[in-house]
Amino acid sequence: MTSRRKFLKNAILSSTLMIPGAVKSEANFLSSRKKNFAQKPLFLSTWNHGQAANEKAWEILQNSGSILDAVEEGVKVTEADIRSRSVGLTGFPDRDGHVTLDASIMNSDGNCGSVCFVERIKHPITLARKVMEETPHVMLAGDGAQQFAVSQGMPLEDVELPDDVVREYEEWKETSEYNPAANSENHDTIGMVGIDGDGNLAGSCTTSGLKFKMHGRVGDSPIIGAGLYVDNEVGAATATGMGETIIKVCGSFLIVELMRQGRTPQEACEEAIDRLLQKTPFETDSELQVGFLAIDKNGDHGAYAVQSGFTYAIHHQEGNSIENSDCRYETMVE
Ligand code: SD4
Repeated sequence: MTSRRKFLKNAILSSTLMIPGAVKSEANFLSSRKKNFAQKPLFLSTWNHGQAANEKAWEILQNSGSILDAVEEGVKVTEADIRSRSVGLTGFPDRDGHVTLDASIMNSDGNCGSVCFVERIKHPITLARKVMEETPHVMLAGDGAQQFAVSQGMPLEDVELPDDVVREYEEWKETSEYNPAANSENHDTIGMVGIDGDGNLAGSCTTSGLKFKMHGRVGDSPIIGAGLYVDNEVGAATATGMGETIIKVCGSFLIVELMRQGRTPQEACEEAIDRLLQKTPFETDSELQVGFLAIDKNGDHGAYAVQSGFTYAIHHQEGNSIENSDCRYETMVE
């Protein structure tokens, strides 16, 4: 499959990041500028499954829920969706057959909570919120997170891998080739950032992580500043894709700091992708994918990805739609 793909690289990438044979494409750069328009309230969520999550978040806000309630309830829709293979308990397992979940949440007051490497919990985002609100801590992991969940009245679920997941896992075990992949065919992590009518921001991020990852592997999604960051004076950002590369640049924190320095959300997302590509160079035919979403304090937004294929959902007064993110490398299927 990789041999059928080639990439057209976006025109604004500096020459230090050029790959041999890449062709410049200016159109992508121009289109990334024209979509910016300030809106409040506004929700942005990663991938197509973000549309249902945004719908719920919008409904919560309209019914006098807080922006924090909205981003929690929104991504719970994805966590509960039994079709999801990358969020919640129907996600792909790690290479030992365990479904281990990561989640984080951040509020407009700067508070945050997260859980990682947690098993048998249907709504890790709610557990992350409980860590934020009911403990003096920010992050709980593994068994400790699970024990805390039980102490908070959350049931331990029996995990039954869906048939297609079992089939794929059994096939994978025949070679057990360790190549944990961001699972874009199955829509990936959900990250959501939102702003209410008064300009208060919050965000949430929840995932089962990379399929067939090492047992114990934790990605960017529960790491505050990597998979999610919110600063109510500036803006909010979230991430999806290969978590290791996002952690290396503190991707979401980087985007918020760039907005603080005056970049638009779109410029900040693009600069963060460039920074990421400096640390993790992109090879022709690479499977590397990362997507960033950002909102600033005014309700302006941005989205950018390493390569084509990253979609996101946007909900404002005029509706709830799915958009194709602009990207640094256009994938051309020959
Ligand atoms: C992780 N960022 O665990 C998550 C997974 C993901 O596209 O978003 N995959 O690294």
